[in-house]
Amino acid sequence: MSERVETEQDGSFIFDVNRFYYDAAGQVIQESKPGQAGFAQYVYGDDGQLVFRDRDADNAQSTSGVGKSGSGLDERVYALQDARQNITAIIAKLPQGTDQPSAWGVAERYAYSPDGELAVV
Ligand SMILES: [Ca+2]
Repeated sequence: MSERVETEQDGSFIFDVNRFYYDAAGQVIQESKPGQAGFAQYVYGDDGQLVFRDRDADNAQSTSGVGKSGSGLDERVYALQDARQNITAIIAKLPQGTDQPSAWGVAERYAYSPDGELAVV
């Protein structure tokens, strides 16, 4: 399965294709971008809930610190869920987007209304 993103530049179309790879349960386990074999990888627990995601945040194969050595993956974030299996928080090394993140903390927190509407808080 894949998702196609099209952008137009100078009157001609450039096709950037992100590919998503699924396990037997239909969950995304890997995402790739043009020129990157493994842009992101997703790991689930026995209950099928997302545990963490590793990603090549700087788009550089030469930098890696998580996952398989030489994978280019350099960022890991963990997902926390509530009893209804909704993701309620993303835990990451902070500050994100810097060369030297130093401490784990809540990067984003989510809340759900009674009818299931998501809000970033
Ligand atoms: Ca990298």
